[in-house]
Amino acid sequence: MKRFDEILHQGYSQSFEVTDVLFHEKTEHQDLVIFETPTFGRVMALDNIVQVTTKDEYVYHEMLAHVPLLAHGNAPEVLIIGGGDGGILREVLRHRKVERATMVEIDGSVVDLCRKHLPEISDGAFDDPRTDLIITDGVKFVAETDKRFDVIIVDSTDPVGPGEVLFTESFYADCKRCLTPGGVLVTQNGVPFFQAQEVTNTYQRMGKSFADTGFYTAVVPTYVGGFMTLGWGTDDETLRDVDIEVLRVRFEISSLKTRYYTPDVHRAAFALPQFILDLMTD
Ligand code: AG3
Repeated sequence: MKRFDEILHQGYSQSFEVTDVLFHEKTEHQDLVIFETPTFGRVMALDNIVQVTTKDEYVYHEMLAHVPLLAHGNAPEVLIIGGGDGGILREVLRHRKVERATMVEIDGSVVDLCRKHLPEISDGAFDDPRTDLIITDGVKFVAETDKRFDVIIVDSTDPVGPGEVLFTESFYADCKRCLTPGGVLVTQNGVPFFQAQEVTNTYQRMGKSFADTGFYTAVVPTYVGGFMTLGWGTDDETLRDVDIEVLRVRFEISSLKTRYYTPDVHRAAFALPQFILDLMTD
């Protein structure tokens, strides 16, 4: 029987039974494979690391999109860095108040192949007139653009290979420069049980640019190891603590249909276990 073994953490890995390989090729930037599994549906991996599965993608995409958007409350301009599969774009566009979603992805073939083999992830989002898809290096984009955004969502790979530059002090500083006053930056920050150093690094590097730097959590079954940390950077220190009633009203008005996100989960996600707090050192 064919299997896919993820290569990410030292000495420990998850292994999928593979019933069909739909696509496997090296793109200009990374090795991309899309395969079918009995347990997690379709899976897409980049450089042997699982990025998305049709079964559990909603956790990550809802939490990385709805938490900053509903905390902010009025974000017509949203920037997505990475996110080639279109899952974040889909969730961002579910907010009617979003007037434009600018998505900057370095690897155009990830977009093309996911639209072809995983159409339910983007669910038509790339055809939305509010979508502005730019295939270029996100680092370069935030360093050069004159545009300003209310929320920036970094849906990156791990800090190995092409994704590494999206975890630097200068990248966070450029994101800050592209935010409107009181804007929010959120980032994919790995699974702290296995990737502890990432929490410390991000806390220190993002902390140079924002008055409030921290993390919130989500549990994604195929990002193994328990909690995933999602990075949070903003100069508005009230945004991590938006009143539950305010979140409930915003959520209700948005008429979002979610499977993981609720206003209570939103607030609870900012409560961090001690082992994560211990990693947040200056
Ligand atoms: N990008 C984040 C993948 C993180 C995997 N890392 C890990 N398991 N530690 C996902 C792309 C989804 N749009």
